[in-house]
Amino acid sequence: MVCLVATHTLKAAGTQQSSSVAGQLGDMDSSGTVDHSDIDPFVLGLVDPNTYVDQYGLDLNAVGDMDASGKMDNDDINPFVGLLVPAQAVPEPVTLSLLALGACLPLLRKKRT
Ligand SMILES: [Ca+2]
Repeated sequence: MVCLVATHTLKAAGTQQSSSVAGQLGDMDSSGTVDHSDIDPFVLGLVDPNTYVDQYGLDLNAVGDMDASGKMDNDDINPFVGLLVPAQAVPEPVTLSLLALGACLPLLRKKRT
């Protein structure tokens, strides 16, 4: 099991103080859960980190660094998607190939008759 807990920093509006609170890695909107509502903030963090920090007040690298490289970047996309979509729900390439082959079988049978 992967540990999803990270520490991020929240800055109180109008103050110079900051405090660290426990947060969940991937919880980009700080809602307390990792779900599809975190997708837009994740994308915002990738394309416009300054605006993300302004809007959410979170340490982007602490909540978005999915591969623990030390910073949030494009390499964090796949781990983030993996967090949103359980591995059991994603068909493997072999499964997809079998499904595609199965879809073509009626066409092949039709040509033979
Ligand atoms: Ca969330």
